[in-house]
Amino acid sequence: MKKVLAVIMILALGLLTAACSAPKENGQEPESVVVGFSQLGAESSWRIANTRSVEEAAKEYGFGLMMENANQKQAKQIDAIRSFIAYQVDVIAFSPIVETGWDNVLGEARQAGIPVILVDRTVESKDSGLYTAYIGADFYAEGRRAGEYLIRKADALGAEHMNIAEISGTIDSTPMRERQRGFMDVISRDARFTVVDSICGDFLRSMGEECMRELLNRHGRDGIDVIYSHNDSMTLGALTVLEKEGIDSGKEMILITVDGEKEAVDALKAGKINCVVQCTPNLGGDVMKLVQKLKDGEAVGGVYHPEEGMFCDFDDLTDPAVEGF
Ligand code: GYE
Repeated sequence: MKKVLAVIMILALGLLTAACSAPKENGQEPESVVVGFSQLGAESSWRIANTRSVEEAAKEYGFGLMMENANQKQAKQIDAIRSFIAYQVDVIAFSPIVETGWDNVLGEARQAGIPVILVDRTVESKDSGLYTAYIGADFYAEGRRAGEYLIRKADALGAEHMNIAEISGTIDSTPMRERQRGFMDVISRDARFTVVDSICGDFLRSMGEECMRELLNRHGRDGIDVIYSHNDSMTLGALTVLEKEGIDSGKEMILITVDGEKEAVDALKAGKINCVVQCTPNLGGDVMKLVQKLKDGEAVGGVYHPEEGMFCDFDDLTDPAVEGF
């Protein structure tokens, strides 16, 4: 693998602070591998934990890390990837905010001979050779788990009919598409369920709050039996509205959410959320393991899904394993 100067770049408040680590003061060699990582934003606790995981893993492996945060803007991610190409990093890793629109810049990375690892989310393209590997959750399975929980809950309650409102993540993003598809594939064959609305909350807590207010305006508290929210941050935002309105969430309204933030798991334990489908943000170790393999000249490719489960109100919630991040 080519050697480049190890550069650690930290993006703080939109300002780029670069620290070129030419041979270190303590006499150590500069890092022999530099990874350019384009993070898509800081929209949720999941994302913040994910960023930390990548940073810690790079340190553990002794790799240089150029990290740029795109603040939810695809154009900024494209700029970041171009800057990584210009720096001739050894590997580019990135979490695409949406699935489409990457062909040109990933074609440029390929042209430059820099392998690309997709982290967390994937891309859609006719060209299957645009990236080397994808490490991220099986979002379709997550959606299915949410649907299977709902069927079990409806059975337990003896519910004849339930109106579902969905608060979705960023339109066109992999988790939004697949969590929706998995959920729908499970519940749409069951005549007890009607999806009355789907509204986008962009994975943001503030938007979760807005969406919940809007859903109550549109349907009233009696018009919604179930909220299926694509992440905990939005769910926690929605929860504040339900609490203000005196709606007994967990009983009067069933809440199903995805991720596994500590705050959401605590709300599950308190009976305010019914089901938390797990999605791990700890992908850094797997990313760096692949970088190491690339460095060693090993063949790398394919799709890597971490193992995940689900916590819900049918579980023993005093079990110490039921813990959020
Ligand atoms: O669920 C959400 C974050 O892509 C899996 O993005 C990730 C999702 C995660 O904003 O909290």
